[in-house]
Amino acid sequence: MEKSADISTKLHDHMFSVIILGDQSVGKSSLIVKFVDGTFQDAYKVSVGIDFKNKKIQVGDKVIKLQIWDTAGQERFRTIAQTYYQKADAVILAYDCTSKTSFTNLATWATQIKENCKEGTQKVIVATKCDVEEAQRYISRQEGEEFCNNLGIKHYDTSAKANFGITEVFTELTKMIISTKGQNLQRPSITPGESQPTPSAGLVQRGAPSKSFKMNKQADSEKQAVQEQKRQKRSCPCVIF
Ligand SMILES: Nc1nc2c(ncn2[C@@H]2O[C@H](COP(=O)(O)OP(=O)(O)O)[C@@H](O)[C@H]2O)c(=O)[nH]1
Ligand SMILES: [Mg+2]
Repeated sequence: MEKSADISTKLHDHMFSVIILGDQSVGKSSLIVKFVDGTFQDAYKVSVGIDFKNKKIQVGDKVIKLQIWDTAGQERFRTIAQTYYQKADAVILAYDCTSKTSFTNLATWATQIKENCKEGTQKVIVATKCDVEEAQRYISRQEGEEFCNNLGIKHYDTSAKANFGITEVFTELTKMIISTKGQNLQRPSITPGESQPTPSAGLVQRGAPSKSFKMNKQADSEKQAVQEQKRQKRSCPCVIF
């Protein structure tokens, strides 16, 4: 069914390393396993680290081998070896959309990335477990997108369980790596024909939402007050890449 299975025996044109970071239990291993093996387990053993997995994908006319590295449990103490960061061509920074702590801790992870990754390392932020009911989410899709839009970074809603968003993340990251490396890629023929990723592409526009409310004004302002309260409680982490 998966098209990518057809290219598994092809020689690759380029190989890139992708690392995944974020708090324990946000679903990092599940995301990798879903992308590479197409499977999902409800009760993933936290202690089981998968080290890394390879997967080939086709981007334009190029076959790209992605080597995707898992943190294998060290993220609990945030004692990730510097070598882990150094090998990354790209980073997936993941938070669980139902978890306040994992969202707040994006700031700490961003600092680690800034301090340890090579210059030019590509980054995206990924919300995991987005198969849950809207009411269970701590951060809505729109809030996640707005937050990332302000950082000039792409945001993806993903679910390893319901299988959405994951292929898009890896494909987009690969395009970003190709665009950035440009002529530095070993083969000079690689003119990135792929569309240049723009930080705001596909993201919600900033500014006040232009919803036309049909409710009466009182209900309207009550709703706004509740939303504002929720927003204030949620104060976004100060993330600097
Ligand atoms: N509902 C839901 N649960 C998930 C999803 N991805 C992972 N989980 C669960 O979250 C827990 C932690 O996942 P794991 O991949 O081990 O997280 P890691 O510690 O970040 O590697 C496991 O119980 C998973 O089954 C998802 O997309 N949806
Ligand atoms: Mg894990």
